[in-house]
Amino acid sequence: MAQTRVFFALPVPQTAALALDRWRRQLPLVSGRWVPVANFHLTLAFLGELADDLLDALLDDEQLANPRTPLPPFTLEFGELGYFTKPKVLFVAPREQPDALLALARHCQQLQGRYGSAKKEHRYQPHITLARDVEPPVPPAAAPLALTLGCQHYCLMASHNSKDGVRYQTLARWPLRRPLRPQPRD
Ligand code: 3AM
Repeated sequence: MAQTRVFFALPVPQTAALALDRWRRQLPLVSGRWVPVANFHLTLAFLGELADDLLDALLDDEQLANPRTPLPPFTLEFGELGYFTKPKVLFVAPREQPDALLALARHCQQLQGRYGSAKKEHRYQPHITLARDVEPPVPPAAAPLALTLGCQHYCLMASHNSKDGVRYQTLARWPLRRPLRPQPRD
């Protein structure tokens, strides 16, 4: 049976992606390779390879249509440059992690626990990867980054490997909604 490599992510709209690309180009990187602008995203949970029947079951899961906890929209302010030493990944991270982001990540990680084949990472570090295979030392940024990302929905993405590199495809997306406030009735 066919398998698809999938993960939950927040998309990065094109305007924000282009601004992020302009900003990263001033980093004096001497090694590594830039992630294509079209591939910018913020991973919420990585599930790994899913067989078609499991992928269908995930997409039909009641938790995606009606989450148990409210998943409201939120805003992320990016500015921190970071580096993962083992995978040699250069990234930007939000300055703060709003409760709504952490609730959304937990929701996706619960689905990862139910359907995913990948092991759960120890500590969740929200980030947008800028470059891979970057050898230390990591260059400091000359100009501060000021990037605001309004997060209104999240996606299930498929990751496809091709001779031209990795390509991501949006399989499904769900809105983040503010819970309805009870209204007094006249
Ligand atoms: O670019 P980032 O880091 O946000 O690192 C991979 C990428 O996220 C992550 O899933 C996203 C799409 O590939 N990823 C890939 N393999 C992984 C694994 N085995 C993984 N995350 C955790 N475990």
